[in-house]
Amino acid sequence: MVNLKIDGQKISVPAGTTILEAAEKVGIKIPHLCYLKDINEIAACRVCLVEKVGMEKLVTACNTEVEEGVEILTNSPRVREVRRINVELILSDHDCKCVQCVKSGNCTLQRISNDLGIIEQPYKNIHEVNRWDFDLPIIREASKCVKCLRCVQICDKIQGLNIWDITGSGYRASVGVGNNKKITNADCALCGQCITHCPVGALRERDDIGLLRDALADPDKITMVQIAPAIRTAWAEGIDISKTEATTGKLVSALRRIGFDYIFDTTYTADLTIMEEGSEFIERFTHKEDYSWPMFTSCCPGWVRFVKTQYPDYVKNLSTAKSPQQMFGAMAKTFIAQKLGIDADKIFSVSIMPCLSKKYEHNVDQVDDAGHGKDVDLVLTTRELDRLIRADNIQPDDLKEESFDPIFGEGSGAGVIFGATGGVMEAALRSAYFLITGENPEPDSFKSVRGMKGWKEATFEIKGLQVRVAVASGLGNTRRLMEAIKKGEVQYDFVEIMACPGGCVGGGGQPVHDGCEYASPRGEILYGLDKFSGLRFSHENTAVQMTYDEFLEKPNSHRAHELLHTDLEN
Ligand code: HC0
Ligand code: SF4
Repeated sequence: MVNLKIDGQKISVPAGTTILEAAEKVGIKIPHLCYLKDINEIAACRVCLVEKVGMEKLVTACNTEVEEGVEILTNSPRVREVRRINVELILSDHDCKCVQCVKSGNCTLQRISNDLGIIEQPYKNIHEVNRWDFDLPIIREASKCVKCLRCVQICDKIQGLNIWDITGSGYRASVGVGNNKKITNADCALCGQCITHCPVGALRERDDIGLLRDALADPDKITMVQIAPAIRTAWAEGIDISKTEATTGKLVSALRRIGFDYIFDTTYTADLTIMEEGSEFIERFTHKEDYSWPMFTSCCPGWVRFVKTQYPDYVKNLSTAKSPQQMFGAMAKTFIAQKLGIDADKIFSVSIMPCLSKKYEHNVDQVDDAGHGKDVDLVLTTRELDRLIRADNIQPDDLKEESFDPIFGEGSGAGVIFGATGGVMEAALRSAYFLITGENPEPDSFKSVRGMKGWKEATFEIKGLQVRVAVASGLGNTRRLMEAIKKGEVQYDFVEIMACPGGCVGGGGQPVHDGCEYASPRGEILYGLDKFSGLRFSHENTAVQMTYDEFLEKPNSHRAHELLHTDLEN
């Protein structure tokens, strides 16, 4: 152990601990901007400078290890002065129009600057000009970039895609798309992890709230919204309501106040996906010689984009089942319209997702099969939902417990856990077991695929059949898994991939808590909802059963194929 003093407090920590971590152990928070534990420890921002008593030069706390007997001052007059100058210099290179910035109120630079009491700008403000004119859901505001390199490191170390890089040199050095590429041809998966790790407003989602406002104001449109499984666990993080108060019922109430005509749950089509994908798996599994192995899930568009550019030979291994978002869109403008007795041409179908790449997915041509324009007209992220709730002055205390609109708001616990890594696999196995044996398994039989480990594997026996499964989340983990499959080092039958670490709960459209990962606690909430749900199996969802009885006939029927499957090879 190493003994030292921080701001007068004696402390003993293991060798190798950084000053920043040691200080946190005794409740001292050293401000920092660029630091991300184990990912970005390059001390680029120099905000975490501290004084080592007796040393002339200040040291950066994020990447300097503790030493025996030293005394550290984290807030001495010298430290305060230099830290302040460093932040003022960062601000001189930053477009400080906070009132027009989507990150205002949740911006690390703004908070540090306010905490230091910076109200003047002593250095001339010259920032980069924005030149971003791509029609993609990701937007980069160069004028706000603080060159912390978090986006570069997240994309490189966690997502293994290396989209961002340092561009230019000297005083022109900046961050941009690497290899002289444009974002449109850089193989970006649109997972949005760079956005959720940007400490300022330099990376953000395209804001589509205006399109929703137009639809809500149009008397000829019937607005129908679906909410993704992972929304219910995170929607309250961006508004003033406690976690325990933030129920799904109150979210439904907020959506009614916003003005949606019909409020449904993507979990209904998550259950439908299980019926389609589970049946497809059984068909492939029992005719192995006709297919390429393993079968991969296809509901994460970040993963689909990744496999198309990085492992094109495996595109044929993707399940042909559409994602629950797109299945909902297809059902909204066919069966749901029919059941509600409304004109499908008038439906404006909106989905609220924890995801950036869903904003891309709904625009892919081959997903529009209902024959009434786009199956899903608009996708908003959780962050946009929170902005909408705030903009509409909806007071969380006024929200009451309300129910989804009848029939298509029904979802099973199996559908709810789709939002966490391993959830799609677990839900699929629960129903595959039933489809193979005619009996329900104990609902938690497949829980060994839960948890935040980036690459999990398990083998289950169903009626004498060995089913080898793997689950990966995060594209860096996915690349490792794909390489092992390619080299023949591992053999699986069914593989679930989610582009974002932890699955959709950690999605690129979720609320941001700078430097903290929330995927794990959000996932726990989904597992709790499943545990206490009266309905644990997708095949027992009565809305799904009615959909087959009255409309689709049976899983993988001709009509189901027309509406709920797609050819991802194109
Ligand atoms: Fe997901 Fe989904 S689980 S991808 O993360 O399959 O976005 O929550 O909505 O579509 O259901 C996201 C979350 C979904 C879809 C579902 C799947
Ligand atoms: Fe979107 Fe979920 Fe995939 Fe992330 S893991 S890209 S949130 S679908």
